[in-house]
Amino acid sequence: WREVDGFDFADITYHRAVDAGVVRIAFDRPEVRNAFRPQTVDELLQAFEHARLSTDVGCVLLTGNGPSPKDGGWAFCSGGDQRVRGKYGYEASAGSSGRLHVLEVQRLIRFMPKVVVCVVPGWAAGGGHSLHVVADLTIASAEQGRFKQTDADVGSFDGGFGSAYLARQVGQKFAREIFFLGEEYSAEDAHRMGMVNRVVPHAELEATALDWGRRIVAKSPTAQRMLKYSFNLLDDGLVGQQLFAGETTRLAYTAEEAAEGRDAFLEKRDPDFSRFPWHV
Ligand code: 1HA
Repeated sequence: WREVDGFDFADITYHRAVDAGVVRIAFDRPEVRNAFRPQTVDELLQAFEHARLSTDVGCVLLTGNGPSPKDGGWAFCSGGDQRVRGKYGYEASAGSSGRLHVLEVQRLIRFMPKVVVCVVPGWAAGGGHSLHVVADLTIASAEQGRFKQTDADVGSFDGGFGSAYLARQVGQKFAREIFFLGEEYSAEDAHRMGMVNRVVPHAELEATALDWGRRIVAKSPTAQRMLKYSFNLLDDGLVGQQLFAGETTRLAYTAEEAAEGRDAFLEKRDPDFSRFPWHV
């Protein structure tokens, strides 16, 4: 890995694999189980946007650094930092506008035409659990990976991807159990329920994640992003259709037929589409 230039992050780290189009974005607040404050979310948005716009990047690994210097505990993310939760959301400074903009991070993960893999080395709790849910794939540490939806304990609720999309993954009964009871689940439990793709020994977690990233970006970029938008389309309604359709527009733009329309306009003549068949 090498650090991506041009950023001065305090709450996250952002690296790029030296020999593949894979980046690693990691929460870096291990002393609070990688809870996010507004600044953390601002930094995540910047890193994700940079990854989204990098045409030589096809896969984002989202993880949490550790262990905690205080007690050696590992975490992916424990959700919103409750110490800075104000009346209307999470506050950058006391009394400033309350933010819930981790939802914007969720949307970037969901809508970016690249594969996002959540790599869980420890706790995924609350809003951190929801980030793992919205990621395309999840790999978890066998020994340290732990999952818990604490939202209802602290009077919060992710009524979007964190719950409804979770139900698509694990089914309605398990999703309701995860939220209504708020129990702790091991990586194996989470795998059995269908919200974790692979459970690997802690020592192999990072290597496995990078290996998956390499394999993902070795495949056709067009095929991979058409697949992601195909998986999303029905659940995402018109926005899902818009994103899928945008990629079909891009494909159409590469064809001579679309070039004829553009050229005719620029040359101030009627377009001649007669040489293009009505394929059946
Ligand atoms: O639901 C939403 C949203 C919904 C819609 C729109 C936007 C949303 C935005 C955010 C959220 C949320 O994330 S709500 C849920 C907030 N998160 C939580 O309720 C999880 C709180 N943490 C825990 O339950 C536990 O810490 C843990 C199960 C993750 C780990 O337990 P463990 O291993 O026993 O560690 P623990 O001793 O509890 O924590 C270690 C240190 O980290 C403690 O600090 P210390 O006593 O050493 O000073 C602890 O206070 C701190 N810490 C952990 N999680 C958080 C935290 N500090 C602040 N905020 C946290 N989330």
